[in-house]
Amino acid sequence: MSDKTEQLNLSRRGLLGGTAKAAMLAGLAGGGLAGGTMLAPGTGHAATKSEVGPGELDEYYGFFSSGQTGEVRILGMPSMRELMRIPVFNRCSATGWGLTNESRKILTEGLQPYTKKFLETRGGVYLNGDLHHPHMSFTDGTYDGRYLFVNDKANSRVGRIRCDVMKCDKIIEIPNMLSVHGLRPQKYPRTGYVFANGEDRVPLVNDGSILDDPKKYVGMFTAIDGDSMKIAWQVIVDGNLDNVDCDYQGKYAFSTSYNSEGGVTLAEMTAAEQDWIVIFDLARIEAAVKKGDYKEYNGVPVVDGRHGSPYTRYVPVPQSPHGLNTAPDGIHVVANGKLSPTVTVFDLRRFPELFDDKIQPRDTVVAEPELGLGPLHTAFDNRGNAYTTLFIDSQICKWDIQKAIAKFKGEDVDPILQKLDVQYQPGHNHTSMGETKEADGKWLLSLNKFSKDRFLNVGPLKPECDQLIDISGDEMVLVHDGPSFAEPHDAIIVHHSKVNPVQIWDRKDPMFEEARKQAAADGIDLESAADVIRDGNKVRVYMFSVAPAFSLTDFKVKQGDEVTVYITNMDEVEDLTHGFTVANHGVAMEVAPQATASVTFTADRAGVYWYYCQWFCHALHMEMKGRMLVEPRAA
Ligand code: CUK
Ligand code: CUA
Repeated sequence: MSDKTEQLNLSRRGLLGGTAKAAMLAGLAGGGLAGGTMLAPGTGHAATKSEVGPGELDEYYGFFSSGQTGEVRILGMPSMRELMRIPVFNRCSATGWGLTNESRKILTEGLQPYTKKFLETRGGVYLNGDLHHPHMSFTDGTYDGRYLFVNDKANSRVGRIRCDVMKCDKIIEIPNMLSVHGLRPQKYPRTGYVFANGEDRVPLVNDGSILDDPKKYVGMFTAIDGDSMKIAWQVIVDGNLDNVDCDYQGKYAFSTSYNSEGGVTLAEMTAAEQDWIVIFDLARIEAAVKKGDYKEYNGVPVVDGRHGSPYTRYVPVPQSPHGLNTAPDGIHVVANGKLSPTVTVFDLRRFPELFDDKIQPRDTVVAEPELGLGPLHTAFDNRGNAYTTLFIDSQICKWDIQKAIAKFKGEDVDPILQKLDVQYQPGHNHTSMGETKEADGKWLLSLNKFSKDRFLNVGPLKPECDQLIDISGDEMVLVHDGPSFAEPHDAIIVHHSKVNPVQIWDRKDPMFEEARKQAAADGIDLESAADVIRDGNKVRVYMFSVAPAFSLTDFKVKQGDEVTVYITNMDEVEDLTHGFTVANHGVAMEVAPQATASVTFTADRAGVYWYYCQWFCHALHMEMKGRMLVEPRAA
């Protein structure tokens, strides 16, 4: 599909030379901090706008990923105050995520059978994750406050967070691919699909029968049904998929793709002068699945979308593009060059003609401005401007989309409006409501990978530096530095009116469905329970809590028993969370108002073990405790 003329045109349009490319690669490896860009940030301007006084509420929720920490963080914005952490792909000591039966069910039920087997001798759950991309569900092109969807690059999983309670309720493992990277929900008419990119090419089927024959590896694109969290279909592609976005019309999804070479080493993967974006025609793929033009692998219909397929189109772009961002105008899509100093702007109104082979792939490109070194991600305001992070230059470049289009047509205009130094090496950036049709052009966040000298030194491992920039005026102005622990790759800034969490749990919440079932089977009322049920060597302990007491001041089990403790928090007061910790048993969990939580452990040490409430709940919180008596095994 890519003809020679196109390739020539491409390489004439300012690709990085060999030296700059080497610098980029060094920079990506973390070595090359750009010199000479440590200008003092803007001061004394509208900074008051970012100040939110004591007791005042923020205008926006910021949902931040945490990369290799594996959780999602909620910040109030513009104050940048951290409000909450939502454990997802990690183990959380405070809440018991990864330990409670409720969380373990979520962490295991969506894993592939081969992974469940693999984890059998490893505690049953993954203890790590690499959460890059949090995105909210959409209705009609804007956030609807139902869910956040997140990816785990480390263990090929996708998770869903319920925004009513701000807890993860589903995690699935995507088969037939490795390393879920790019992730985006469908914007229109609603989510709908959640699109997930398989980053690393692997054999299909990856069972060891193919090892060192990279020509037989494939890349994979996945569409998940966001309502059922089941995989709808997958598409085999050429190259490695990186980031993904979709349109505001519900017709196309598109991914940046690097390693068109099909290499397995750094040198091989970056050899070619150009890579692609891959465009997926959703209706054609759905029709293919319907008429049976697919092969089934691990229960999933897999359509072949490699070069020449009717389901995809490959548009050449300068090498190794990274971020892919649809503008709120619903027309333009920006692919960020990474190893090229350019970004490529597509007009998605031309995609139908491309799929009908009436135009060439590169005819969908309407601009390709050269912005600076290492463009990674682009965000938008509501005034036709785009903001691109320049990783190597440690800058945000503000540019005008229409001017870039005019320049591409040959007009003598400069699309670049301003470059702002950020500290340092930005990856993602994000504007307030900027990935929706309701972009409001107020705030821009730059998520910088290096903080170096910006904060007190805390040793060799430094925090990241998340910077808040006021974009409401003609000039971008830096107003806040926010240190953060590893590593917020991406974030979204959601107007508070879109999100309406509950204050206390509903006693009928599906989160503790299993506990309700087990209690019913045992003839127990969870809300007034103070019971110990013996079932062979399994013991179920039921208690409720009302500050400052558990309904059981002690319970007795036998050494070697498998003990499950169910705690129901009967307090109805907002913010009155209790906890349950058993001394020297590695057991601790959160029990928020009106929730039930349970934990299972083996009581294999004889003796007296105090359990206590670890959430400060009352003046007599310290006294909220009881004893587990473990009778020694008969000798
Ligand atoms: S990626 Cu990290 S800076 Cu995973 Cu969205 Cu671009
Ligand atoms: Cu209940 Cu502390």
